[in-house]
Amino acid sequence: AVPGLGPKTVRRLWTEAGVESLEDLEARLADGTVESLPRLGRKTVENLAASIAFMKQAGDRRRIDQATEVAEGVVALLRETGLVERIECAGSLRRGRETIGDLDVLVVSSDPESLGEVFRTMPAVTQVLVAGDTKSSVRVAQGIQIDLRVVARDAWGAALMYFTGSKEHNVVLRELAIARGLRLNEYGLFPASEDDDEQPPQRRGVAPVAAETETEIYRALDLEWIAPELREESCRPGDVDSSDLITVEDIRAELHTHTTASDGVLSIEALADAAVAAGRSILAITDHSRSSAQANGLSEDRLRRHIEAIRRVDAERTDIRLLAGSEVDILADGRLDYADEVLAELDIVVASPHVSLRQDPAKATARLCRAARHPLVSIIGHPTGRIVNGRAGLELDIDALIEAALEGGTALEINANPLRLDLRDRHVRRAAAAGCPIAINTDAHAADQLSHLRYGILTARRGGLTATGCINTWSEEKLVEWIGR
Ligand code: DGT
Ligand code: CA
Ligand code: CA
Ligand code: ZN
Repeated sequence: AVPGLGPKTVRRLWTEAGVESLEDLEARLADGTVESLPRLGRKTVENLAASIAFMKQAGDRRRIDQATEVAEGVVALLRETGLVERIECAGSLRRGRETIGDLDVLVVSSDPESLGEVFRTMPAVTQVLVAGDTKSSVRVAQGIQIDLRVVARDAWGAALMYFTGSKEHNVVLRELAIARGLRLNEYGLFPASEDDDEQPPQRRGVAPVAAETETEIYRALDLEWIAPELREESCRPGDVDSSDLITVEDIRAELHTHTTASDGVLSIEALADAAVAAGRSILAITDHSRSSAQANGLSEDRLRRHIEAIRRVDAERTDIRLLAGSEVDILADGRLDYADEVLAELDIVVASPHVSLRQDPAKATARLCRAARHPLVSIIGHPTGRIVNGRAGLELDIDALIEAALEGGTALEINANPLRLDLRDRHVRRAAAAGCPIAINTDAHAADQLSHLRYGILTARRGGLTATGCINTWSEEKLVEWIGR
């Protein structure tokens, strides 16, 4: 599980240095044993130490796709009981964060006692942490903690708002309430009173100003409803209009995919079928370039035959437009992996970094900027190369990259694969604000990965992206014209 540690090195660490655990590895790194092994040396030690530090810092947070799978299973199971009137997962999952600490499930139920019992005895439960009247907490086999809270029907909005957070957003809202002579808590928005210090308003039978829906609470604070993805410390309420945010339904094009020509599992036809089934009407096939040997990257000859094959399939189909593309490696110095004459034969070029991902920030920025300014490049794929909970990736000067992309007429990608989510939300915020075109692609290597789009959309929304700012929402005519320019 240590990023960057392959089977050969594992074997050597085991046979030659007696490493059998993460603790052993840390000890042998610290005492110089690893460095003294032939062909390992200083650089390996530094890389491994960095990987271990990264793993520790990632801690117990799960990736959003892992947490979503667990959450959807629990919600379905509780719904099946017929005891659930309303149910929603609040917390960081609802806000679409890339990693999740724990799950916060809220329910309205006619029979909280029986529902709590069902929840605590779910097959996946390994430990019951809390078993109360209105709150239960369990840990499940996937190592995730789940809090279940039963809330009153007429305070649903207030509870959902409180437990969606973020904590910082809640603080801002409470201050807005105070400024209006009101008091906001998880039971509702109440008129403020001196008696609040003795007993909270809901206990004294005070009628709330608003409590049942989030919208009416925001309205009472003179705000429009704020999408959960924008309820973060970095967003001021009202900065972005939530109704303008991009949605999954806005997406027409998938512009970064792989077939069996490189490291995908589907043929061109099968991938096109899967894209149609997923609701896309434009599909770029972008297999790997020659330097990506481990991903079976295409030589120039193979690429030319692949382009022809893609165009043949495109000519046969009326249900989807195929673009013959390539995911071209950005080499360590910013040059591309194919000659310009070859790139010119393609309908679309996605340029991505796959190697030298520990470059120093200045070099990495110059490298990516050079690719972004290249006239034949349309999209910079997964710009930093980071892996969630796995690898920090390139430390780019994101503003410099945005500027280069604007100059080069190049879009920056949000890679929707939940392992990547690269660009990150805060990068998207800066790019979108600067008017830099954004692409949201799944980088699908198999049919089910096209559904990763939802995670890319969450990241985009957290960055305040609108549909028009995303090239994947454009009409075929507009998109093809833009690529051609
Ligand atoms: P996580 O679980 O670390 O990924 O992040 P959250 O945001 O889900 O945090 P969590 O599970 O501790 O709490 C869920 C929400 O409940 C949180 O976003 C806001 C609310 N909340 C929890 N504790 C507090 C608190 O002490 N003060 C305030 N204002 N809100 C809280
Ligand atoms: Ca949580
Ligand atoms: Ca929680
Ligand atoms: Zn890639």
